[in-house]
Amino acid sequence: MHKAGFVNIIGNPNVGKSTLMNAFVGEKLSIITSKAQTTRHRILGIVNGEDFQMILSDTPGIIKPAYELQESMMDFVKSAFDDADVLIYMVEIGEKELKDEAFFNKITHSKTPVLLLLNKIDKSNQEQLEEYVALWSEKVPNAEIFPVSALEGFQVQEVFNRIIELLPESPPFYPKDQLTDKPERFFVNETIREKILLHYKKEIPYAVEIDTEEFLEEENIIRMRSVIMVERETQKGIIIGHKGSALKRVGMEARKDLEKFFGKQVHLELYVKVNKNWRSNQQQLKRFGYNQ
Ligand SMILES: Nc1nc2c(ncn2[C@@H]2O[C@H](COP(=O)(O)OP(=O)(O)OP(=O)(O)O)[C@@H](O)[C@H]2O)c(=O)[nH]1
Ligand SMILES: [Mg+2]
Repeated sequence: MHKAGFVNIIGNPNVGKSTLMNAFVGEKLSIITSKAQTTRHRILGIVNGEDFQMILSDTPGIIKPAYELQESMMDFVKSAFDDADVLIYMVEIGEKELKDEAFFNKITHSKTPVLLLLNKIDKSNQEQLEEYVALWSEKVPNAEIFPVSALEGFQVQEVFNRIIELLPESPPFYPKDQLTDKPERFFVNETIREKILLHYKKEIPYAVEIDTEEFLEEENIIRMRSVIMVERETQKGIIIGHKGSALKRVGMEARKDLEKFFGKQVHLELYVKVNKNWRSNQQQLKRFGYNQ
């Protein structure tokens, strides 16, 4: 017998959804930072076994959209409800509600099994843990609750085993050697964006999009050229920094990670371009893969 299905991870921003998916897949498919709205896409991570295929989806954290980009991000979350065989609703210790009522109702009325993962329990004590397990079992009575630490791998295997039990009988949906649905350039973009989330403050990371224009794999090296797009001229100056120092740091750190990811030497050329109000421009968003 072969089992296969879609396991879609949803929840508030910054609760650890991407950390969990990476832990399951064993690869850094999704970028992780301490800032909210790190993930902007729906990213598949496929775990293949002899007799199963678990297709995980990492999704953006649920927010009230304020501009078109965020609306597209929420469309990715909506789509994750539609094809789920198992829903993973992740909350973190200390969190008491999902602010979006419509999404919350979808979870509590879900016809597919819901696993509620109470994450970051490495930061809590027994008393707190019991309090939150009680709170969430009341709020989402249709869910099975698992206290976990995605970061430290605590209870991750137990959740994995439970998902396997819940997967429907089905042939695989993807080739068994496939790890994700995203092309190589996507991971280049994301790695660069992670460095920008890490090193720039306030609005800057949210005004940035990356477009990798060139990805040329040669025998011993991969040559990449990527554009960092910002919305305004002032942001361009901030990204570049004094004598280009800030941009240089982004490039160096991204290159190191990309060499690890692709297992090959990388040459990365970066430049910065103003693309006025791209976050609110449907056509631009489509170009960057935010349409569905
Ligand atoms: N202490 C602790 N921190 C965690 C745990 N899991 C994730 N984190 C941290 O929480 C932060 C957010 O993690 P992400 O995996 O990016 O969270 P996310 O839900 O994907 O966030 P968005 O993509 O912004 O919605 C990072 O700093 C992680 O290191 C955990 O189990 N324990
Ligand atoms: Mg994420």
